[in-house]
Parts: sequence; C-alpha cells; structure tokens
Amino acid sequence: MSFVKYEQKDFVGVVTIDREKALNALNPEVLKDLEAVIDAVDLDKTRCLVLTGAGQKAFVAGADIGAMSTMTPDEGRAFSAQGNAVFRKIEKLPIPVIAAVNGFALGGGCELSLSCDIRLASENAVFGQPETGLGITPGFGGTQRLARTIGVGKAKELIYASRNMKAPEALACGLVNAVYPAEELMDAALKLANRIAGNAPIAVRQSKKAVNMGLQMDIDTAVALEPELFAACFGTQDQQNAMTAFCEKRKHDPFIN
Ligand code: CO8
Repeated sequence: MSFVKYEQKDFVGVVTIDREKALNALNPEVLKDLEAVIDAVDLDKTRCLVLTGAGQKAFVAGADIGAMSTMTPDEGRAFSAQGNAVFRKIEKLPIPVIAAVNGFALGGGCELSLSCDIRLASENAVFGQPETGLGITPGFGGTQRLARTIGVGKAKELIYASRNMKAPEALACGLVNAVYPAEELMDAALKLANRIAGNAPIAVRQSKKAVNMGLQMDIDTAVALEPELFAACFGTQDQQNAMTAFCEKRKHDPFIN
C-alpha cells in the first residue's frame, strides 16, 4: 500500500499525500512513496501537477515527529537528505507543480509546498516552520526556500520564533497566490492547472527553466540564458501554429508539442 496516490485527469496529474490519520506527516516511507510517484509521472502526457493532502485538515503537518524523536545525528542527516532530494526532484520537474494547501502546512509540509511552483491555499490553511520549538532546524529546504520566497526578514522571524501564520498572512507576504473556501480549493487548483496545460507545453517548460535557473544566476548570465530558451521555442509546431493563427485572425489549434 502506498501513502501517495496519483490520478491522471487529461493532461493534469493529481498527487495526494495520503496518511490522513497522522495529518499526512512525512516519514521515510511516505517520502519514498512520494518519490516513486513523481518518478512515474508520464511527462509525455502530463503538462501540470497538483499536489495536495488527503482529508479536510492537513496538507502535510510536517515530518513525523515520532519517527524523528529517536533518531541519531546520522539518521537525522539521512532523513534530511532524503527529504531534500525528493523536494528538489519536485522543484526540478520540467512541468509546473501547484500545491493545493488544504490545511496545516507545517515544517516539512511548508517546505514541500515551497518546492512547488505555485501555492494556492484553503481558508483554513496554516503555514509555519515550528522546528526550533522542537529542538531542530528546518531540514527539508525551509531555511533556503522560505527566505527566497517571502524575504529574509520575515522568514527568519517565522523560523526563529517558530510562529505559524494563517492563510491571510500567507497571502499578504506572497507565500500563496490565492486563498479559497476549502470546498473550492481543488476546483481552483485544477482550473489553473488546466489553463497551464492548455498553453504550449514546450513554452511552459522553457519558462519554468528560465525562471528557476535564472534565479540562481547573476542578472547578466540570466538575461543571456533567456534568449537561448526563447530560441528553442521557435521552430516548434506550437509556435508556428499559434503565431500563424494570430496573424490570420483565427483561433489557434490546440497545442500539441
Ligand atoms: N508527526 C507525527 N504525527 C503527527 C504530526 C507530525 N508532524 N502532526 C500530527 N500528527 C498526528 C498526531 O500525533 C495525531 O495522532 P494520534 O491521533 O495517533 O494521536 C494525529 O496526527 C492528529 O493530530 P492532533 O491530534 O495533534 O490534531 P490537532 O488538530 O489537535 O492538532 C496540529 C493539529 C496543530 C497540526 C498538531 O498535530 C501539531 O502541532 N502537529 C505537529 C506540527 C509540527 O510541529 N510540524 C513540524 C514537525 S518538524 C518538521 O517537519 C521538520 C522537517 C525537517 C526534518 C528534517 C529531518 C531531520
């Protein structure tokens, strides 16, 4: 039995962390299942993923505290490395990933959402890095991605003080793009995913690559990268069909590449 479910809905894949009794907390087995599901995504027929948690209460309430409570430093290092490897794999997927944050996204849960391209939240979502209150640092990328996403000062405050924030504050600081009533979240996430899936797949992938790679470079190197990724779109059937359709003032055909 896997703790992570996958459902294909046309060009969109829905990944659900399914360990509801423990509020979808991540232990090594759940991380292993998540990695297996991500590895199995058919990138020829999937253009966007939505990642969520099972149930009404939690996206992911963190790494499994019970499992961590008896870890030695070496075991802690291995667990941190395992989570970081899986989350980096999600971040580096060629297709966009939307986190539909349907409740608690604490510790490893907040970090998992940060490895996604876009976060949408339900009104009952709660974000935070409570690790210092448990005697540890964030260990699945939180010290890095939270600061890059919401700014250094705010990230340090949340981490040092182990202070959680509710959906409106997460929206105000740019951690999430939008907040919805819980019952509308999944529809909103699928609508956005389908809109992304309706655009030219190669162009979307090149755009993701440009933003993510560019953020790790100095601005001169980054703006030199952009023409390369831009150029790679020319000559695709999608580019030719869409631009010809525009010039001929007609609706373009569905994107195919
Ligand atoms: N780990 C294990 N079990 C959990 C976790 C968790 N993180 N969160 C919830 N659960 C379990 C509870 O133990 C409980 O199980 P049971 O029914 O068997 O007692 C069940 O889920 C339901 O939880 P609650 O009864 O506590 O539900 P409440 O609605 O009362 O509270 C909260 C919900 C506020 C989310 C509460 O459960 C909570 O505070 N959970 C812990 C949140 C937390 O601190 N998360 C951060 C963990 S640290 C982390 O994520 C580090 C990541 C990096 C790791 C690096 C590797 C070394």
